Amino acid sequence: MGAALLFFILMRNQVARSHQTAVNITSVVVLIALYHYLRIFNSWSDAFTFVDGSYIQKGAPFNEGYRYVDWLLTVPLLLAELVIVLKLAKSTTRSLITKLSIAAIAMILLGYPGELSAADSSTRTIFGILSTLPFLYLLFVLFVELGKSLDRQSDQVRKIVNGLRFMILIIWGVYPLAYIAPSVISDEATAEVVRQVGYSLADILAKPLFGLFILAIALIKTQDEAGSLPETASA
Ligand code: RET
Repeated sequence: MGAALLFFILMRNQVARSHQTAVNITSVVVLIALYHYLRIFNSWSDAFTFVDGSYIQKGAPFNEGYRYVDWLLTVPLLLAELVIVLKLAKSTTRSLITKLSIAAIAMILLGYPGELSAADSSTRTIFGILSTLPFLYLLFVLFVELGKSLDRQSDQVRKIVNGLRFMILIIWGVYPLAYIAPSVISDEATAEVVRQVGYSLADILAKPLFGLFILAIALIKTQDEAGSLPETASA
């Protein structure tokens, strides 16, 4: 996350001023993640220790809250950077960001009580299902409503946005799978490791990799606009 932050800061000036907002939001996302991963790392070290060949709990609980606070901030920002880089009509931008943010916040808030409850509890299942409803709505807005606004984009940009939407579908799909790990894997320690590795890998793909694609869109738009400037000037 730190390396991604440095990279996005260094790349910022390669992008036209009008597209820098999207790249700046990407930097903020990885900065928020860098902070939370340091906290997650420390919380993990406080919770577990290596004794006689295996890890045991030290007594302090591992705090999953850092991850959820991170998502609460970064998921709406990730969705906003996707909409902002497209430079749609103001009203469309506002309406898409509002709908996507509300869905993202509802999804994360509803997931948290489930995340905190026991692996085999019905609370975990119920909140998992409740959280999936706004997730499905979010995908509907991305695939159907955002799709309608793509006709004014260049072929190249439309291709990347299409790819990005499928990337969201697949990578974001890892989160609910990691969430159900404790319910389907009986060994508690293995389940916990699978869940944390799943969330962390998905985060690396959903934040820095996603940001690279947003940067690519901003660079293409910068080039396209630079190419069309002399024509406009001579017209
Ligand atoms: C939860 C609870 C179980 C049901 C669903 C979930 C979805 C989580 C998602 C999280 C995405 C996070 C991202 C973070 C990047 O910064 C909350 C695990 C559907 C989709 C993209």
